[in-house]
Amino acid sequence: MSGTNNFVVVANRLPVDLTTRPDGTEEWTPSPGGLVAALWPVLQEHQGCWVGWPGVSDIAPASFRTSEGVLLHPVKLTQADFEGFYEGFSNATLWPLYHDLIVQPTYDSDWWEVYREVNLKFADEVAEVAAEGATVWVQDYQLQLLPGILRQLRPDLKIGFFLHIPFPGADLYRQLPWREEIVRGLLGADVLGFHLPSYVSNFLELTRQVSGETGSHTGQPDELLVEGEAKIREIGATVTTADGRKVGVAAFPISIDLNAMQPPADEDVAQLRGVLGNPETVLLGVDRLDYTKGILQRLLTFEELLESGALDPAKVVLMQVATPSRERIEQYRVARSQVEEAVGRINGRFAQMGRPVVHYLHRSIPKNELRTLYAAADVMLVTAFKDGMNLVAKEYVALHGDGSGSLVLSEFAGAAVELEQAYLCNPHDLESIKRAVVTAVDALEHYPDSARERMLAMHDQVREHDVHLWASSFESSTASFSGQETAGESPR
Ligand code: GDG
Repeated sequence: MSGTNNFVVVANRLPVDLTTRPDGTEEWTPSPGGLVAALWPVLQEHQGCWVGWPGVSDIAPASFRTSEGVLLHPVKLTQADFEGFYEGFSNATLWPLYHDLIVQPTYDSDWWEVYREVNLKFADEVAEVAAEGATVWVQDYQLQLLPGILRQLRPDLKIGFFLHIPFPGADLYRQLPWREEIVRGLLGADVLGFHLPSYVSNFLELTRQVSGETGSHTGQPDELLVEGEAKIREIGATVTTADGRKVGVAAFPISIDLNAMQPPADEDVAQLRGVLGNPETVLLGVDRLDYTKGILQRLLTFEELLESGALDPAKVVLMQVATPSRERIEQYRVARSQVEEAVGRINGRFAQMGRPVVHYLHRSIPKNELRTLYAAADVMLVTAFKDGMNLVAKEYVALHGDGSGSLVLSEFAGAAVELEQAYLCNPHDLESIKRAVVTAVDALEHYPDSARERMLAMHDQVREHDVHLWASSFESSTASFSGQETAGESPR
């Protein structure tokens, strides 16, 4: 069973939306997002294929080619698949576990079974579309069993896997009843990519520990050999599997497409600041409404700074865009109601008639409006408790190539490793967030040269390490590493 596509990306979600035409008929249209921006140029270059779920249960449109020549190949999932695989195992088990237990993960063996079955479904679709010897890039935590299943179904494929979220420490990970199956699934790849060297180290340590386990429930003796150290964009570490196959592991910090971040017109920025009442200082938060992002902590910090007089409600405004996310999951509902209660309370306490201190949007806004918000903001607040990378921080920096603005950044966001000139904070410590916010605001007023230097240094970093570097280094690593000895080997 093989298809004709030499380059295949597989992700949980296909980059399409179901839209309704004026005459009431429906059509699938491509929907660009961060992942799409990263992968699209490579797909286009190879005239490749994207395999994924179209976002609506129980139906799947026929495969179709976009005007850029990329083939979109839908995977059909039932409502039960969606609930067990996506809402359950992916987002109520793996997501909290991989984000260091900010909320308690649920370990449910029925969800695990559905996760396995859905990974098998994805594997069947990939096996159908991928040409002999094709390169397949598997994306993210929803599809961690896919490399192993594909290796068995199609040993001819070159498989790269990239994880977009953190990989937690081995001691935490070992809570997962199916830890060993996931490690084996991942090791079906030729190359495993993570954002940061520390995530690579965590994975290698877990692999060592799993290989030390005997009497495992899969009944397979482990003979994994882990060698080398985590490196950036270069295979530094290898894991040798029981059958002698080598898997390369490295860090590939993801980034943004700087060319797509053209600054808005000055009058749009001025108009937005006018709508906000022309405050002296505009603070901004942009996040999916997710408990990992620390939105509530940010609001509580703002409230305490207003209360203490460190910030003057007549001179400052906070804009918070909170994009709806995973709304049927209980912890997301709780996070939303806590955020909205805080917004209401803070405005109740500090707003003037017709002039809120917190402007809160619970919806997704168009990309061009988002760029205007970034450009208009004096201080960007990224206060995630844990974040694989955080592209919002990089997008903000991209729009401040003139050295204006300042960034308050959680030290637990992957981006802090690269954007070290940000005003770093510990989001678990309100005093630390407060200090960073006050320092950032103060720097703009009293130390503009220092603030400018910091922003320009971060802008250089983002310019020199954009998403094209991420894609090309991952691509060349997959190509060179999978060339070694995988083709034609017997499956495990
Ligand atoms: C995961 C990892 C990692 C947000 N609101 C709107 C909007 N956005 C866009 C932003 C940005 C993207 O969504 C969010 O990306 P982040 O990286 O900040 O966060 P996650 O969604 O959690 O992404 C993360 C990433 O994968 C990539 O590997 O960095 O750590 O958790 O691009 O601009 N876009 C529009 N309207 C909105 O209202 N148009």
